[in-house]
Amino acid sequence: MFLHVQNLINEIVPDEPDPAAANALQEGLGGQFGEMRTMMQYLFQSFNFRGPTAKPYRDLLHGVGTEEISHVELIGTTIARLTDGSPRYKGSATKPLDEPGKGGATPMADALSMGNIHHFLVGGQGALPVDAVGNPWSGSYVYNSGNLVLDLLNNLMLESTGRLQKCRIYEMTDNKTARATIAYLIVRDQAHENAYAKALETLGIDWGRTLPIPKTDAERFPEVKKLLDQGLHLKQFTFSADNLSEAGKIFQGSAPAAAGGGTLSTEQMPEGFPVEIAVERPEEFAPGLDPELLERVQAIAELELAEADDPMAAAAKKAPKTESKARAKK
Ligand code: MN3
Repeated sequence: MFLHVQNLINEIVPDEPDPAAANALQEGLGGQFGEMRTMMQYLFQSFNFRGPTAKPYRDLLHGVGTEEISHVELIGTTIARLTDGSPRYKGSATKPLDEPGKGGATPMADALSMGNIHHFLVGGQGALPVDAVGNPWSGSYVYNSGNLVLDLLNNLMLESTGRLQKCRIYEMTDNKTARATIAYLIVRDQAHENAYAKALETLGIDWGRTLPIPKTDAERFPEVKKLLDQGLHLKQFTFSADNLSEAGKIFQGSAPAAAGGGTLSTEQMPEGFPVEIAVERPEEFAPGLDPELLERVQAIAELELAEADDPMAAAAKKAPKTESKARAKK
């Protein structure tokens, strides 16, 4: 079972909205090599795992799969911030500017120029479980053969391809919000490549002699370099609240050959970063809690409190008036 902490696994760095960057990030969320796939693939591999003697491998898959839930949360929240085209929109009918942040007269005009109008129509200024073209995420992306070596090889390919695509997204935008999230996910992909490569090494694969781990190292991106200097690619989180995870039996010792060296270690979980709930967006009717609706919410809450105090009296108050009138006539 899972616990939740009300922090994000990485911080959302503030910048102007950028719906085009958000659209590219959708590939990293709901694409064939996105975070939803890594989450589902590793969790299903761990749920279906067979062989008690191989528990450390199950625990490694489970820990990484649990981390991927937090990646889905991080990239989804980032997309929601980036699609928000009118952060200081005041509802002015006279100002002609419709650029993000300029308080234009047509608050969601951005949607018409961003290539994916459908996204704004169905999801408003938020993330959706779809890829950059708008194709819904599919369970058919998930690979779980039941064979540990094949699953690990596929996982390594998945992490490497995911990292390659994120490096391309990084090169598409200089938006600070987008780049901070992409850089973090690139480095964690590298950590997960280390995890699966290391697991394959324990099964007898000699990286130096067989094949290189795909080289998409992104040290030249300053946000990535900073995290690599902190050793974030050499850490694996167990997310094991009861500390029963044995993932550390695999994720230890020297990092696999092609990944730049270093020593691997495990930690329970990162501390995370506080996250604020986004502001209301009346122009897209989100959340749509107008004063009348809030009044009704308050009235229902008061009724329920009264019911807890005095159930009989509250039931009498709640009874439909027509019924009580009918009874009175009798
Ligand atoms: Mn990930």
